[in-house]
Amino acid sequence: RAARTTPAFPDLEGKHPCFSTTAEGHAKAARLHLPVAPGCNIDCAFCRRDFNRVEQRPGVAARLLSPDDAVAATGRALRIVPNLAVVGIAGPGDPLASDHAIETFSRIHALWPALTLCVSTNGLMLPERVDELAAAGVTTLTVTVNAVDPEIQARVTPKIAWKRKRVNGVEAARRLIDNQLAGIARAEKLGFTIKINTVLIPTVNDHHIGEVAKTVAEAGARMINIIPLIPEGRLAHLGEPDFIARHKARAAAGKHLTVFTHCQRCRADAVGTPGLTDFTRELYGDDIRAE
Ligand code: CLF
Ligand code: SF4
Repeated sequence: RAARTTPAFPDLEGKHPCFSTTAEGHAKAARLHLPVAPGCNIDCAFCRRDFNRVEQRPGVAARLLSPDDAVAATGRALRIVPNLAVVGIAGPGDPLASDHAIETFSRIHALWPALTLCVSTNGLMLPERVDELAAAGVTTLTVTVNAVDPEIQARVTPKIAWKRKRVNGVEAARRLIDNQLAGIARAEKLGFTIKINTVLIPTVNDHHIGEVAKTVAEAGARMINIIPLIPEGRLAHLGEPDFIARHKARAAAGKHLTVFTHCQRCRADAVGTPGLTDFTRELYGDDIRAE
């Protein structure tokens, strides 16, 4: 993977592992993921959330933390992880589907204002909640956008929960895409630095990546991370995209946005410098067990 030699985001280079674009920048800062988000408001076909200690992928944590536990864990992490710079909430469910993430961010921001706060969301609730995220001190935002064509999106996320009702198919897809794009545009106005995660799904959206990148760039995103599908759930039969498919997708996206290439597909409770150090055991000790 060719690392860039110039930073795309000079303010974040070496200070945020997922918004750094040089090899040195990726290796400098650590992040702490706090698994405080219990549930999700959409139903992606590839998603399989689980509580265990072994699987290295998004959607997995050893256990859920309450906001109280999360604040305590941050205090301990600051003593254990020397280069801790970013506190992120990325699951195991969606951080904006409940109040736990925003409450956790506000409390951490009040106690340790120098930490960069980062959130990763499916974007359904972004228009409604992005102002609260800004008020809680969050500055870096990732929105997972897997398609901008409702017909394609309906195959990725066949149903959503919206205003206490279940919405299906193309109607659900339209709502999700509209909210994602409106939320990104609002976040850009509020000054967030915005990255898009796009799961590369063979035969479903692999021909559509350029269109996704173009559309989210117009909405205000600055970077895109193409994440090869981890074949799970109802898309387990598709297999992982191969090297050529990944390369083609990155090239298509790269026409519109800076492409992030160092993603480690982190667990929802990962602690350390992505791909380099792992402090999960030190931080949680025997407390880290599935309950
Ligand atoms: Fe976490 Fe995500 Fe923030 Fe990074 S991870 S919430 S932006 S602090 Fe990073 Fe991990 Fe890839 Fe995510 S390497 S899965 S892109
Ligand atoms: Fe799973 Fe994330 Fe999709 Fe929710 S948004 S169903 S947690 S992959």
